[in-house]
Amino acid sequence: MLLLTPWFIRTMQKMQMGQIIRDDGPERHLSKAGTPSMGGVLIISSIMISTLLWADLSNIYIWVSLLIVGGYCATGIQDDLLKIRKKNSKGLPGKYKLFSQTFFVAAAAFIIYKYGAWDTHLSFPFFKNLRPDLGSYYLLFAAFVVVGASNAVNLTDGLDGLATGPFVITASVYALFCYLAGHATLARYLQIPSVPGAGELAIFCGAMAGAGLGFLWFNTYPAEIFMGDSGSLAMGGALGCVAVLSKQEIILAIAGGVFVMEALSVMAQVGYFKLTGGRRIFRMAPIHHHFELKGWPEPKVIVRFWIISILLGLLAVSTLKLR
Ligand code: 57M
Repeated sequence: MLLLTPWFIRTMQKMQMGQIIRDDGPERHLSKAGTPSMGGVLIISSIMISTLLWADLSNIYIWVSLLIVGGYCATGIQDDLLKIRKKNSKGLPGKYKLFSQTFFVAAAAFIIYKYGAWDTHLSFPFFKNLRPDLGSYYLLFAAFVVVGASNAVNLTDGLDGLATGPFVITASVYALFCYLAGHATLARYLQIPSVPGAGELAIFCGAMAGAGLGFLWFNTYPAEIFMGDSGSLAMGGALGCVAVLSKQEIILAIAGGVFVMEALSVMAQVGYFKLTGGRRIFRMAPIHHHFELKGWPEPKVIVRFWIISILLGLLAVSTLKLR
């Protein structure tokens, strides 16, 4: 990542593949016009290559994760190219994106059902004996987790490094959870679901954290490159995917709490806006724009959100022993 990104930035600049900035957002974003985008292609390639090199390729969970990350990245690439080439186009229609995201979850679920262990139970932090069986509804729930995570990371990606930092932290938390889920003795000791084979996903999570860190070097304020939807959709989808596969779906709402907060701020703003005929809760949603418009400098919003993310990551890890 560290070696390839400068080359990628120069190439994107030469090809004039830069970001179009909407003129209805915070004013200081206008100076970001032309920043090379689609860094997600590098992040996802790096995750895929590291995983193919170091993971056990007879493990079904590895292939399912690669399917999700690759499929979501391809969807994001179409969106990015439409936006960049057609200039000011809104990209892929939302319905198409949602269809594509759901399609890849359904394909992944089919593969697990046929070749792996399809467990429809849910597990909760703090209440470790509570393991309700969702039956066939589990598929809907899994789709909600993966598609929701993908869209939440996409919404968060609106300030330099704002999504990348929490992504690295959440992926690191899941590296630990996947390793523990795959280790029968430790899983039993910690009273978390034991998922034979999930330990291999720790390599996939490590690749995510490493690729994210390498990208953050260039995406941190003032960003030299943005990840684009090719990054945000795939990185969110990858987090949702490891959460479902390691049977630690609820933990994602804690470890990835910054993404949840951003998505909830949009839902609350849009809901309130519609109910009241035009009134707002926040100056602008997603919530990072609210703080920008309050006058916080961009790095202050970003680093404070990172701090929240680190705290939430630690809280997620502490649930292993809290019961
Ligand atoms: C995409 N994309 C960034 C970059 C990045 C429903 C509504 C809330 C949807 C939401 C939306 O479209 N969100 C998803 C957010 C964009 O970044 C590009 O997109 C990729 C991620 N998908 O990788 O390629 C801009 O964000 C800035 N940026 C950085 N640094 C980075 O590292 O500064 C991105 C990465 C970039 C750059 O300026 O151009 C984005 O924000 O567009 N819509 C919104 O977020 C809009 N909110 C809104 O309409 N709110 C209303 C509603 C909810 C009632 C309200 O509150 O009144 C805002 N976004 C913008 N302008 N730009 C508002 C208007």
